[in-house]
Amino acid sequence: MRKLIAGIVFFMSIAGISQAEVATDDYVTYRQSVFNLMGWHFKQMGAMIQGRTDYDATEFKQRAEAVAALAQMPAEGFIPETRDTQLPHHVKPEVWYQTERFDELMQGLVVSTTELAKQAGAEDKDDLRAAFGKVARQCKSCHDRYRERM
Ligand code: ASC
Repeated sequence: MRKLIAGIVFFMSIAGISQAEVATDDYVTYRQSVFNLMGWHFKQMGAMIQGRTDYDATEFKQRAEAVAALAQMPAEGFIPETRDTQLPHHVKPEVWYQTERFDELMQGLVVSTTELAKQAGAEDKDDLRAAFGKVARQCKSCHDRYRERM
């Protein structure tokens, strides 16, 4: 047993596995990746709602569930150490001092996307309009406050 633990500790040390080993810029890339994935699924849901593509209830639900799961993830990437990153980004400086308001909006995204995922699966896409619109407004309200215009 002691040999096994020593082996694991040795492996972790050579593999560099520890929280401290995550580079600051990796947090930026991480949260941007999550938002990109969310956008991918949300856009395709929007196309269905707006009738630009055929509505498929199963596909819509899968995408809504993906978005609801992803919505819980970006907050982890907003660590203050990333404030001065040299990577291209759209984060307004307000994010770093209006933390309570920002956290509230992030939580609102979790709540609204969870509700949409719950309602998804409906046969009539018109029944999803309200819940979909709520998520879209949640995206927008945070962008208006905290996302630099591109
Ligand atoms: C999208 C996307 C966003 C939101 C937002 C909704 O498809 O990429 O950021 O919808 O535009 O208001």
